[in-house]
Amino acid sequence: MRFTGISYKKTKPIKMYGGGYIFEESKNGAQVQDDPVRLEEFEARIQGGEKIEPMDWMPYEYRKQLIRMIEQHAHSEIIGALPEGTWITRAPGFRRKLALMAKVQDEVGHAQLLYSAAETLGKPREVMINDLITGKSKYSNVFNYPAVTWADTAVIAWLIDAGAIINQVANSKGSYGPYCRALERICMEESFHLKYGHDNVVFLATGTPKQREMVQDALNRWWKPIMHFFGPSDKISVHTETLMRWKVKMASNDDMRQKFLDMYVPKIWELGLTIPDPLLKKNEDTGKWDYTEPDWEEFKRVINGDGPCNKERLAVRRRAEEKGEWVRKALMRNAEEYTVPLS
Ligand code: FAQ
Repeated sequence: MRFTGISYKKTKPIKMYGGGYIFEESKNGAQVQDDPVRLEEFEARIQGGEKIEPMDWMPYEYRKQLIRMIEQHAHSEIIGALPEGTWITRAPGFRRKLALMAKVQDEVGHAQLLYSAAETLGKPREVMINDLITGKSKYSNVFNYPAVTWADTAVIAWLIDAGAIINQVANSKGSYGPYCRALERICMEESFHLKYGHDNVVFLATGTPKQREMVQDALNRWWKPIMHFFGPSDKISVHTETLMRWKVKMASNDDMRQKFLDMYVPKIWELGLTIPDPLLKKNEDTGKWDYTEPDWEEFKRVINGDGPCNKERLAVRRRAEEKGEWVRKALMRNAEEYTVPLS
């Protein structure tokens, strides 16, 4: 058995393909000390641009950070399906309904890829799902806001997907093999979502006055969550330094936010839409965007369970877990035969 220093209580150690065993933090709070020689070798591999694979030795903290980040990402995809998902039945027209349905299915598929990537580090999927529905794990702030009109779905598909792509294309060049490969696949699909979202925004922005008003209102509602999406400013980010040293994160939160502004503010202005931030402008001296500092207190409240839709989102997931339980049980009893004809 390979000891990783982490494990789960209530979960029998399961032999994962990564061979990792994950345990709750030790109760006495003892820090796990990595072998300094192995740590040095590991860091040299990272610096040399090698990929770390599940069976490789890795520091306790690297494994823990990856599980945290990939798991949160997986939860974000599965919860992220909900704001747009509620619009499938109300999408304007059959073609848009089909396209939206396909996008939402893709997002759920991304969650599957990411849960699998996190499982390679030793945390069982059932435990991750349980941590989500009991409110122990976080997921992206943006999905705790409501999609009030059809235009909100257009803004989500364009700008949230754009933000996700900026983050994930960069991180797909990172150090942990299974996560990077999942991200590459995800980004290909997200690029298509972005085009779908852009098409919807352009349609509304060049439509009737009512349609323009709808999309402007949606942008006004989503701007604040979008600015929060890239994470707290570098000054107060907790994990960036460690994650960048180990090439899990390939750019800081502020750099990702700047890249998003660089790429999308001109496109938004081009459509004649306005951005609800009077301070937003490119600073010619620094070459960076100036903007109103996002409200990080609100951000903290939202990611810790007190946003407009947190309770609703988790209730939906809990219900899905309950309703799907018989299917999961049936799948585990593959040797059983039907004794009652199906039809
Ligand atoms: N939301 O120290 P940092 C998508 C937490 S996928 C919630 O800066 P880090 C696709 C953070 O976890 C969207 N929590 O953290 C889609 C930490 O809390 P902890 C998800 C956030 O990890 C589109 C604390 O704040 N993408 O949208 C957020 O270095 C449309 C301190 O923060 C990913 O997950 C946030 N926005 O950087 C689906 C990508 N930001 O754990 C459907 C992978 C920070 O200590 C429809 N993740 N926190 O309790 C990452 O790149 C990083 O984890 C960051 C945060 C950049 C999100």
